[in-house]
Amino acid sequence: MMLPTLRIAVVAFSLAAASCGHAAQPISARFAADPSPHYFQTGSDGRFYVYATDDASNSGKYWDSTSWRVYTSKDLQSWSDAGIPLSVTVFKWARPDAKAWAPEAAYRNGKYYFYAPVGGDKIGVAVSSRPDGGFTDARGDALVDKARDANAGDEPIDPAVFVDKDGQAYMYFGTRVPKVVKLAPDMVHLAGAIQNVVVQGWPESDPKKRYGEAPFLHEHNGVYYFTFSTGWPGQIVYATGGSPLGPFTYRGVVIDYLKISTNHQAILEHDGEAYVFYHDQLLPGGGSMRRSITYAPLKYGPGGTIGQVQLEPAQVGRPGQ
Ligand code: FUB
Repeated sequence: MMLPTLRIAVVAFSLAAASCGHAAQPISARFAADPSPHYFQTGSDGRFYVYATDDASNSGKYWDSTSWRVYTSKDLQSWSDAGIPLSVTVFKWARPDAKAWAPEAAYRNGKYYFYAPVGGDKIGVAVSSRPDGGFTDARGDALVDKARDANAGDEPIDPAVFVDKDGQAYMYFGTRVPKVVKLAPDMVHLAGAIQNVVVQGWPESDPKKRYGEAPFLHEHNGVYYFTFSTGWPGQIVYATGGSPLGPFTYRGVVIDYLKISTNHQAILEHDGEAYVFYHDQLLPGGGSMRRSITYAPLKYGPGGTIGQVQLEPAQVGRPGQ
């Protein structure tokens, strides 16, 4: 059920200022994390949607919330809390207390799809005719199930969906070993085997740098960019390749270590501008379990490089912190 919409006045901040290292502003006064940003057009109404893990309803000791949250904006500056788009209880096969982690959404076939990591070992998929709620279980069982599916990995979480120009959809997910699987045209079935994503060319100067979590794939000027977090704590780094299936070659850092245990990004391109959404401890009382979502402009450089986001000095953490 949708909660009443709460309109939150958020301090507007200039994207140019954000890129120069000025204070990042949270999109909501409510704790939220793991942003999945989208721009959806419903009839004549186009707006941004950010689907999120709800850190405001967890115990404060672990990420044990059981519902997700969605925020909307017309202009990326003034945001509304549109409430709960989905709870784990919608999935009858899930324990009602199963934790609801980093979500993903997609639009296709005139419907909205919600990819929902449930309990750390399964990914469910729900469908709705609108983007802000009304989601129902699209299958009656999990889309990915660690106990059922070969090569699902130790922790099938953090789904991210990419639809290529030829219409083929891919879902990335996983902790410690990144996974990719093709989705069927109906978006609610797997089409083929789950494969490991290969990232090569890691910097020898930093042997500890490896894939951790938060896989994300986007395409820009014909280059496929695979971004992810290197761990706990982690940097957001990027690797590039010539196909959504990889292999990808390590290129550099997008977001440095934060002072919280997780780093989780997603990239949105709209009207010729690119943005990277991430979470940090930006609100009073914030921390590793009480995160908040913000974003910064994403700038491309020569040769398809991505410029590193200039964080406020107070945001920057250290490896192993
Ligand atoms: O929010 C719970 C977990 O924290 C997510 O699944 C990870 O990506 C990390 O951000």
